Amino acid sequence: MIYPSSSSFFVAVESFLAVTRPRLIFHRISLFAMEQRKRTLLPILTASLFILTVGYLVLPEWSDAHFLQDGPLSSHSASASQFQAPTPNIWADLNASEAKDVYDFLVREWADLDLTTSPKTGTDNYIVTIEALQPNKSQAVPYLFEQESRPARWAKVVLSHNTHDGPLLTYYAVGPLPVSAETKVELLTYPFNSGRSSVPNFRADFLSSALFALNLAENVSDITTELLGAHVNNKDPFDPDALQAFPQFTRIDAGLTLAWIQFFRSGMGSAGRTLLPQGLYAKINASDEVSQWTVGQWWYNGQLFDDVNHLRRAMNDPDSGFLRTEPNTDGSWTDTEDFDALPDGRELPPPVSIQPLGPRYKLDKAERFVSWFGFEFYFTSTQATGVSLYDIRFKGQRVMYELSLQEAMAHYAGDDPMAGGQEFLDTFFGMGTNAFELVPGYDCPAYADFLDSELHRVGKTEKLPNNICIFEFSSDALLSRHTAQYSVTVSRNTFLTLRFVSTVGNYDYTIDYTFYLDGAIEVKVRASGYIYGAFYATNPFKNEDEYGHRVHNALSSSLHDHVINFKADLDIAGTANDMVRMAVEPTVISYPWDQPYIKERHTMHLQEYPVTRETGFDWPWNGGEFYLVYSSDQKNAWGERRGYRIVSGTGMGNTPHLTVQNSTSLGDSARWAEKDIWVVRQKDEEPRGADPLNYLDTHHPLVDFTKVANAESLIHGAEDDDKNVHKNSKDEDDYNGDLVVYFNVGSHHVPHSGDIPNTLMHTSASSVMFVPHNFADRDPSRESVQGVRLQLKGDKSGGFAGFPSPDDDSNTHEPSKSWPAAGLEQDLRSRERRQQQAGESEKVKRGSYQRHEGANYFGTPYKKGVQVPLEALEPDLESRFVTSEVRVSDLGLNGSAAGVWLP
Ligand SMILES: *[C@@H]1O[C@H](CO)[C@@H](O)[C@H](O)[C@H]1NC(C)=O
Ligand SMILES: *[C@@H]1O[C@H](CO)[C@@H](O)[C@H](O)[C@H]1NC(C)=O
Ligand SMILES: *[C@@H]1O[C@H](CO)[C@@H](O)[C@H](O)[C@H]1NC(C)=O
Ligand SMILES: *[C@@H]1O[C@H](CO)[C@@H](O)[C@H](O)[C@H]1NC(C)=O
Ligand SMILES: *[C@@H]1O[C@H](CO)[C@@H](O)[C@H](O)[C@H]1NC(C)=O
Ligand SMILES: *[C@@H]1O[C@H](CO)[C@@H](O)[C@H](O)[C@H]1NC(C)=O
Ligand SMILES: [Cu+2]
Repeated sequence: MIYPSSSSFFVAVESFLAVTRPRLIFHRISLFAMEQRKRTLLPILTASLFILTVGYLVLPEWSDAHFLQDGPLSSHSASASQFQAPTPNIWADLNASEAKDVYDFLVREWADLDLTTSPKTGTDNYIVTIEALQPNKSQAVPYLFEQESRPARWAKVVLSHNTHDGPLLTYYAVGPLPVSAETKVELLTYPFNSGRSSVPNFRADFLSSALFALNLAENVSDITTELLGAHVNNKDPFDPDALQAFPQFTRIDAGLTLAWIQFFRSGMGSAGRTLLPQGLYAKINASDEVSQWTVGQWWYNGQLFDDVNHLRRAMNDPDSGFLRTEPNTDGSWTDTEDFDALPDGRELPPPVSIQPLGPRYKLDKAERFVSWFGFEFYFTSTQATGVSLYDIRFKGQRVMYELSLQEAMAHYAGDDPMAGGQEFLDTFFGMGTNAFELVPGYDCPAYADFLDSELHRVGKTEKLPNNICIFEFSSDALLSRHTAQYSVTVSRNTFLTLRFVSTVGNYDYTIDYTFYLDGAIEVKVRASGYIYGAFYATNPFKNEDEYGHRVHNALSSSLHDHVINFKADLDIAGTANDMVRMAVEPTVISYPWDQPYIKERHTMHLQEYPVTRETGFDWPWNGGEFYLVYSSDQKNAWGERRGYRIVSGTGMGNTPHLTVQNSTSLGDSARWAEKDIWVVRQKDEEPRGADPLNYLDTHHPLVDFTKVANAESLIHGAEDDDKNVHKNSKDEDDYNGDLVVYFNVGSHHVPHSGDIPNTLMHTSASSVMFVPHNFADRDPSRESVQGVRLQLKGDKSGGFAGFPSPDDDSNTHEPSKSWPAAGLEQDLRSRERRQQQAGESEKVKRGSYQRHEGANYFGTPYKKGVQVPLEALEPDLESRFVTSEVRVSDLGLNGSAAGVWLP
């Protein structure tokens, strides 16, 4: 029971060994299980109580420790819970009462529109969404850094408006808020480079179109029964044996919209409907309102029929040469779990991570502000894009103004009418709208902090509970280590992650923003869930494996690209930045010191290429270039420009762009997908590289990325006469050097048998990292990292210059030279506050550390054993998971940007 004071191990380790250990240990650990789960196994409880009492006696400091208290494990210490953001979160979404005020205001303003809160047809007028309209950077930056007044709060509203041209979705801005006599509503125009604020909502009547598909399917029940062994059931939408039918649209131009309706088995058991395409397709002329739709050709097993009668005739004519193929039926193969298998070891739970002493970050839950070892940032979330980060600083220095998801595309290919034209732009379905409750202990560690989001739609507010988590995590691998003759030193790699998961129909995207102690920032996306498979046809016209692999009797995987776009508004030590490509190049050089024996040396060197125009580029071959964003005016102590490197990060190392060139179905709606990374000017009128409504009118998108990245000059200020760059008159403007980078993560997904039943996140992952490059004078993680230096003996090789020698009687060591350089103090909001909070006592403690032989800890190690409640190992999900029904989008359009019909 008595742990050596230098020990840093926990009983967590024991817990998964418990089954094989003596009963006593098991009881001690499971006491909390008894309490938490209110079980009444009295004899065990009695034994446990005895042990616990002993535990209290032996470990007195722990009796009031965090872990032994009631309440959420992640609760902060008293001082941390009073932690306050330095300023209000100016990017925060509207709260329910603000949204209600905006709604009531609009109902008055738009009295003539007869707005309804329960739309039931595509022709009803209603307010689809109300959210915060993010302030312009040109107003936010003076507020944050120059004590200017707070930017006015505005709302962004989408109105579903039935006009004489049919239903439109239109953006409006409402402000300033709170609603007052000055508040006005105006068309929101500036973010859209199309010159429009609205798109025709040709999918407004989604219930009618779903009914049309069902009706069509019912009309061919004879065909589906014969070919597929099933038919639709109009009476019972939950009939597990029935077929379902969904349309997929291609808008050719304003006058022509085509759809293919495909049949699916319901996948009622597993929800794996996208593994159950049925290979029967009908073409619809969906140009007009649903009542005018007409059915055209049919496609089955590589055979095209002019209409349903031709199909029927061919099926019934033994001489027609009609080719049948095996149907794709559901079964246990679509189940995601095997509850019965018990290979050796499965009877034990795996190791888990615990955080017995509470978090080391500070979180202002109300303002959504986080501070962690010098990193500080605000976050917010939107219905389209989920969580975004703002005003990211590291040790008081500005790094990014904004880091945010822009769009998540999946673009398919295939030789059937569904896979052949299929693409999804998932902000249309809502990466935030579909960010559902996370599973504590699984999606995020049990000790994570969980935050909620709210959706304001159709005059109501809906809560998405616990759908954002934040936590620290220690990697299995160190941040640094070194073994010397007389010392071994190891530093833990502990990082901070902000995570959410969007489940958009069949796929689940886990999206992480991760911060490292050295100042690195990572954006990582992992995908799981069900692939959108293609029907496996067997006919002589088929090209085997051209678009994927056979993964079940009648299922083919379907080749697709995931391209997920983020915006990083970098402000490296301020807004004036320059981007360069620093190439590592082979070269042949003659050195005087080589002469006369080696005339020329074959070697390599660095060559810098300034990026002087807005452009897109791909990750370099062989990783042979460093993409660097430098401060235009700030240098570190060594005279080097302070910078960050943008690099394809961890995961599969596969940060793709779209393979398809000039995609037929995408039109101009997602040109950002065509290169790995883009650099453009920051502009208030270009807040986003995409818009969720782009999906409705892909050939005439509201935001066309080619107009964002349109080769404008990036030359500014002092750089004008530098580097042989010639200015032309077009460039002679007042551009201040503020850069925005757009970058993509994702994968070229060629699903194989291992994607059945679900795609696996350990490999279906990619990331982009922003890594300090001469940003500081040396590695900043040294002052925050936790680890140990084992001083073996002596102070010769492996001695330590950072400590005074043992005979130095001053007994304090020089505090490390303060960084960043003097003169930037006004920017040091974190450091100032940290010093205030640390107070004098900590300074004294820190300064008086004496080197000794043996284990010298830096940062605080664990000093006592801990009692681990079961809640820390296996959260009681039956009480903690609060959602009772998840509103998954399930391939339908209700709840997407096309509209939501509330009862
Ligand atoms: C909502 O926001 C307004 C404006 O910031 C504030 O006055 C109000 O107290 C907030 N309401 C709640 C319930 O937080
Ligand atoms: C289904 O059949 C009915 C009756 O023949 C017809 O009126 C209707 O238009 C058909 N619907 C579709 C979608 O084919
Ligand atoms: C599609 O239907 C519309 C009427 O809804 C019609 O005007 C148009 O000609 C049709 N187009 C085709 C290609 O069938
Ligand atoms: C795509 O469009 C661009 C611009 O119109 C053109 O230069 C390029 O050749 C096109 N690529 C293909 C494969 O059509
Ligand atoms: C934000 O910037 C845009 C583009 O310059 C401008 O049209 C708009 O009025 C600004 N918004 C506010 C609230 O000032
Ligand atoms: C649309 O979805 C909402 C939940 O978001 C649900 O309450 C409503 O009943 C659905 N409407 C239809 C017509 O299915
Ligand atoms: Cu995929």
